[in-house]
Amino acid sequence: MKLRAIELRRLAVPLVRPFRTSFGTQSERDVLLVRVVTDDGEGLGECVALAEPVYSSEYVAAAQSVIADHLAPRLFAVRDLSGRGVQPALAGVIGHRMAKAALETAVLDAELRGYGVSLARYLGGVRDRVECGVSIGIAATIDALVEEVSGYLAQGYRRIKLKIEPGWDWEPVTAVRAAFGDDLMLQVDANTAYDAASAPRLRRLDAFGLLLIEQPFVEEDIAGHAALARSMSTPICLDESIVSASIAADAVNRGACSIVNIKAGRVGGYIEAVRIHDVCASLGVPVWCGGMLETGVGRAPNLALAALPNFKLPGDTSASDRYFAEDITEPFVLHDGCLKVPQGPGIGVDVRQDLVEQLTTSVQLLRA
Ligand code: OSB
Ligand code: MG
Repeated sequence: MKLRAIELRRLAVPLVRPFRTSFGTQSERDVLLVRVVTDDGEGLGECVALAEPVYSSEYVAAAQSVIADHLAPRLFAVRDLSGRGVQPALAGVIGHRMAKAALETAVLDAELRGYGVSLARYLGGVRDRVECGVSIGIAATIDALVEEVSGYLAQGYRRIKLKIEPGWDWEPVTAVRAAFGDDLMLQVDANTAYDAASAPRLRRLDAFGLLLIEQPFVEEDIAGHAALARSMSTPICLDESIVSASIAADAVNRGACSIVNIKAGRVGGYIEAVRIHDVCASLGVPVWCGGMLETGVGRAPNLALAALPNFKLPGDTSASDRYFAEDITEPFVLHDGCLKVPQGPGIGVDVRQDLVEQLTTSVQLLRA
């Protein structure tokens, strides 16, 4: 394929409820949609960067800027572009994985639409529906949290993830266990809010039989996570720390985690995400699919990825209505705690152009 143009479109999409984590509160999604136009058709990807650099160093305005000034020119220069060719073509630019992933997804979408092949099939998916969990923000009160969990369980979600931080950890987990019992699949996510001094708070969570504790310490602290893992019975899962397959293998080999959260955006795209899946499988480490509050454009490829065999735990792949009053694609609906893996060519979904236009805050067109 020859790349002719790239459209960068920003949308402001309100969330149905504010989402509070240890790094801040999100009430609206500042979405960057990347559309590639090739001589062989078009493709679409969603950049998962947040509006501010609070989850990782990337943020949406920087992603747009690096695409326009540094990534797009490298892709325009490729004679025969394919999805697999994106990462090598962009390797000269350090980091900016979320920006690179959005481009790779859009190019893969265009390529696979041309073949009439779904992304799930292309990546090696083995199931047509995936089990879903839900990630629940820090609530105003314990009662409000219990009510929120109760609502999601009534909808059929198969596991609950609670966001925690020092001061909101033992109490919410105690309350959720008391209300819903020990059989509930329950895990927590600290988004790096702890350090060696606050680690004793985490060790108290061993009493609750949690599935895992996600990313307690800063992303660079592999040694700290390894020491914590040795001191606790609850499995440690890494999210922010895992930015490539080689880092994943290193973290596992050093004992820093025994479960991995995979987000294609965080690792530079779906091709690298599959490498992480594969290396974790070879090391006997289960993985699950994380989320970044994506619209349907980003949710569809996440479900394709989650269809791979070593995705052994329910993901943060929740239904459209957990995030948005109206999704920009056909809505993803929970059936028996699962979402269907899109089977159409490419990412398998199309946007509702009328709604996209309504939500658009800016459009930038880049030409070869
Ligand atoms: O750490 O997994 C995280 C959302 C934004 C940024 C980071 C994270 C999250 C979530 C929500 O936990 C996942 C989702 O439902 O999309
Ligand atoms: Mg996380």
